[in-house]
Amino acid sequence: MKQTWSIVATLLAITLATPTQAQFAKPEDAIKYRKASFNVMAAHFGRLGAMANGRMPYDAKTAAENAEIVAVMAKLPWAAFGEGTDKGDTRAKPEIWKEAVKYKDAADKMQAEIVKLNTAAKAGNIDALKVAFGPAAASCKACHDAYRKD
Ligand code: ASC
Repeated sequence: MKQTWSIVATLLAITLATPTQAQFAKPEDAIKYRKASFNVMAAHFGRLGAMANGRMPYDAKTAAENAEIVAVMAKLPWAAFGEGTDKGDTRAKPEIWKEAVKYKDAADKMQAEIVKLNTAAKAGNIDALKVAFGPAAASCKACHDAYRKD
């Protein structure tokens, strides 16, 4: 019994130590989750793009707030590409699972660009934002082109 409790305690400690490791009851929950995080990311990324491209007045505080949300969202979808989530209401291509290492590299690249974008947005000048926005958008597009159905 003592041993059982120590196993339970260990599992609990692992669970609590990995809050970003999303766990899903059903594959469709994971699909909904990753789509939701991409959608929220896109909404806030789009506002940064509008500022960087002059379609919306630049405001340093708004830019920093949007970039922070993008940076948090960018960490979330990846845990939701687990087993069984290749089928269903998703545009994810099978290559995501067939080329898992390449897909992870692309996801890591995007996150690295988003970290730079967040730093640039916090710098509080539009030129820094413009410099970081292009490569960040390109890293989004690279994945869409390779891994998302039209
Ligand atoms: C956006 C958005 C994306 C990226 C991508 C860049 O604003 O929603 O997914 O930029 O289109 O090419």
